[in-house]
Amino acid sequence: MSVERTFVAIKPDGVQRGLIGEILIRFEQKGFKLIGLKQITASRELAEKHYGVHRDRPFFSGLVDFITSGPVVAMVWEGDGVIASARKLIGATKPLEAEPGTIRGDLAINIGRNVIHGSDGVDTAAFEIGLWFQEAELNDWIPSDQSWRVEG
Ligand code: IDP
Ligand code: MG
Repeated sequence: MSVERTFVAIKPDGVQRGLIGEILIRFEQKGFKLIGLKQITASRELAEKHYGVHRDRPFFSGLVDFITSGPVVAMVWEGDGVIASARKLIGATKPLEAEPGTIRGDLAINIGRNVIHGSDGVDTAAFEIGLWFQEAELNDWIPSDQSWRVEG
């Protein structure tokens, strides 16, 4: 398993509902390393690029309205297999189908208010990290307890 980076964002509903801490703790406790974190209100241009793959879907303009409606908490997490693992922590896109124990399974009911985004693959992770963060905003650091979470 190789060290990866993924882009995760707490959407405006998660921020408005006071769920930032509840969501962050799940990634921290899992043991992944936080290397970038900021609160940002996305421009329409940024949101349209981020969700560009969905531009022809009927929900696209509503999705862009929603994601630009208030601040999001944008993050980059690093670790072995973090891209797929973050998607598991997040749960299925439809919150009513997301397993209990996942973020969406525990904290959401509606597909249009599913509180969190996570990159779905290596290429989208690289694209989304570059879209939301400057290289200088990413911190290369070694947590003091790293050897207790990662072998070698
Ligand atoms: P994902 O967030 O689990 O990767 P995607 O299929 O990539 O799911 O969809 C991106 C986002 O678009 C979803 O998280 C959700 O907020 C929104 N979305 C997807 N499908 C629908 C829909 O049918 N109605 C409203 N919003 C949708
Ligand atoms: Mg997606």
